[in-house]
Amino acid sequence: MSKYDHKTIEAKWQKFWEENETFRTEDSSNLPKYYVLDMFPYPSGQGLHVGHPLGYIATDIVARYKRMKGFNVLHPMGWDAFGLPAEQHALETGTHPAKTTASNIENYRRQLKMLGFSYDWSREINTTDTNYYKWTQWIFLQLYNKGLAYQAEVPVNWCPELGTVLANEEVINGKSERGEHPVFRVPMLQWMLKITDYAESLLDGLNDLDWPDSVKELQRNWIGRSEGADVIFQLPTIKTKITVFTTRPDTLFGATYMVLAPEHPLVKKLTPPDKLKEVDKYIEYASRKSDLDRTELAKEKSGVYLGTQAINPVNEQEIPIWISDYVLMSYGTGAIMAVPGHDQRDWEFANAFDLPVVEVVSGGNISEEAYVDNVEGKLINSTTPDGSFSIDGMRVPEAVEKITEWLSKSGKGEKAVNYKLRDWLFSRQRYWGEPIPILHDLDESTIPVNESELPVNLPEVESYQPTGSGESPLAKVKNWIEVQIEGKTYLRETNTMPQWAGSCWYYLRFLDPHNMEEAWSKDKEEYWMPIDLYIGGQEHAVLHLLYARFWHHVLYDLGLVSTKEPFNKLFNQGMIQGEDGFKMSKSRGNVINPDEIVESTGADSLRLFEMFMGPLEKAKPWSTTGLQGSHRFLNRIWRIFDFENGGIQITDEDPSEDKKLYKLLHRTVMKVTNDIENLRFNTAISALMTLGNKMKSRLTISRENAETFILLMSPFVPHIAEEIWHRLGHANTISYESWPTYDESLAKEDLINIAVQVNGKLRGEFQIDNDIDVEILEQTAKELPEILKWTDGKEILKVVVVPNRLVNIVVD
Ligand code: ANZ
Repeated sequence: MSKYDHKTIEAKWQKFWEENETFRTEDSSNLPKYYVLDMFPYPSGQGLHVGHPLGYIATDIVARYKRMKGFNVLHPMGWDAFGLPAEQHALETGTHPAKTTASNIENYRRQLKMLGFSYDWSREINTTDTNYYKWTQWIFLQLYNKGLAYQAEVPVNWCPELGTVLANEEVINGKSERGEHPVFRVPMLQWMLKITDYAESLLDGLNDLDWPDSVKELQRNWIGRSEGADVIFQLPTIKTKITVFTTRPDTLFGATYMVLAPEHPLVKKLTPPDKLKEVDKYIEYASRKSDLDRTELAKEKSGVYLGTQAINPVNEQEIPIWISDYVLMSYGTGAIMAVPGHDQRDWEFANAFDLPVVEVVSGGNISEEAYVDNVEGKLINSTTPDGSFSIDGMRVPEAVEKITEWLSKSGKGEKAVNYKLRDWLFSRQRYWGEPIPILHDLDESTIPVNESELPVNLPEVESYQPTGSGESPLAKVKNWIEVQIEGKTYLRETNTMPQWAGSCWYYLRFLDPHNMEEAWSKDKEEYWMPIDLYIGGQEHAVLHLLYARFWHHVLYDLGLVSTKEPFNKLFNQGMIQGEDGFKMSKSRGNVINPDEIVESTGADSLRLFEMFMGPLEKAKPWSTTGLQGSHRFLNRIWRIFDFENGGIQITDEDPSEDKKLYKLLHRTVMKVTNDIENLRFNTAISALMTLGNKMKSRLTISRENAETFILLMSPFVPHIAEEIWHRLGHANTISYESWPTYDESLAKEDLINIAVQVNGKLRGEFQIDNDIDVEILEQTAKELPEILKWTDGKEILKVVVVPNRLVNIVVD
């Protein structure tokens, strides 16, 4: 009997696919299209660990399945290669980031090819190629020309350690997401993208997307739409007004003081000279805190009374104006009306400084906290002194409506909507990024680089060290910075784009990667878009997926793309943890390298096992025993189909002659088809294992039954499937054979449930054909992922099978 020689088989078919360009995709076809995309990787120096390809295996199964279902499938891969690690490495070693990047990419490409993915490699892209970032710069210019890119002196998250400014999304608890270095708020001149103009559009668009609810919710919360009113407060002595944003205008009668953010532009004007020193000191104190620290509940409240009053527009009462860091300059108007009776933070502040509390919505006693959950109550104490306007007795929603009406009629306010979403801080003081294609003239006005002058290439530099003053290393390259146009001198913008830029549109470049005239052709875009399935990690729920949607909405408004949303269906794969159940990391020493797995058991075993481990979206620990189980199954399949060496005999008999097998086959086709459509790969594989184990008991098998089985296996384990297909007498690749069909009534006959116990405790179950062989019941039960969890590393003492009912596995 010949051995299952995975190495030879896998090398042979990978070579075949490459030489025959098996997965090269045409851009037009009579077939329906299917675009299935992975989140392309950042090629890090460590290479892939076994967790990385999880999503790629899933998309590859779908891509292969869809080809067999008669779709023209686009399944590309590329590299998101700008970013900090290559630059950090350059800082440490002096190696040019382009060099590091190139060798990392080579390693990644080798690893992906060794796993047998059916990418159209002729479309490979790299965001750091000038032919790619030329078009990233071009899109930036489209944004600029539409007024969506601007420069502003803004308080930014300055990270001295990294020598750069970070986006809000890159700061977690006052520390940089990368490296966990402290981050400070300081004002600097930066490039911003007006994503806030698209807040409503980005919210709306979510409704029709086939995305996990959790991801949609994260985006909704990030955009953070609040409805309420702007209310105008006049000052009794100075001719100035302060506008506040509130979501509860109904509580206006309960506003007993006001608070301005310490950075509010009116603060200096409203502060009497004798208070200036105290106020300045407080402003300095607040600048050292992050927004998050400032707004946290139950933090000790601090603030300064400005010594000035404002007039509550609804009852004409004079109320004191304070500054406090719990009010943020970056939200609403940077000022609030404080309603300590009904807002927790205001209540804490009022308590700390002995300010009056007025209840305006009925509902209990104030003790430890404000009446915050009282939207069920009715308004009280809410009538104007002259009695001309009252909301007393109304429920909150009605009161909100009535008072907003009153405010706008009397010119004292209006309905308002606010978003938590901030404009996107788009400049980085780094070397390894796309240069921003802008020129500054000496009187500090800016002009865009002419489109015909693109790309603006990254120049060579001597040192990758940021200047430390907030300038990028590019600021030191004098002969690159200075540009003469018609006798006039301009200076190039020296900041580069953030890491997210290249991934905002890469899926469009895949449609037309070699186009030198335009970013993509309209025809191709219309043919391929939108993306039918996008699989990637949950960590991109907000950042990448929101930024990319934003650019796409803009491109749509510019008429450059034909669909408003780029990613129709999104799916997040779970994480594969180390064997110890912790996240794989070098420092823990629990990283499993796919190179070793492929060497010892083969890519097909790895693919099969990763998909068999459990539901795709779940986190699950690696298991070497589990991998061995999948490998043993492929060995078994190999022996069955090893025709010349004692394997099964293929006959020309009518496939339905073998009635039991025929029925199980139809059932399996139905199950595997439905499971792939719903990305339930683990249960599809269980069904295939049941069928495979059943075939093992046969001496002969009809050609049709044998071929159907191999066709079903092929998306999961393409190398061994190609080899067996070939040995069944086919000259061509299996990749474009038709996916098997099934007879539904046959498939649904006589299914029963089998319970699986470990040491007498119910640990799982599966559905199977009634009166199936005991041996197969035993095998299927043992290989269930939820059972392996309990038997892993233990000795199986005995297995009790009650036909048609249960399997009990006894371990020590
Ligand atoms: C009065 C009031 C009474 C409020 C009440 C709430 C409850 P969301 O829902 O997050 O939009 N606010 C407004 N601008 C602020 C700023 N720059 N910094 C800190 N807080 C600010 O929150 C809106 C509410 O947060 C606003 O409504 C305001 O307090 C506060 F019973 O006004 B409210």
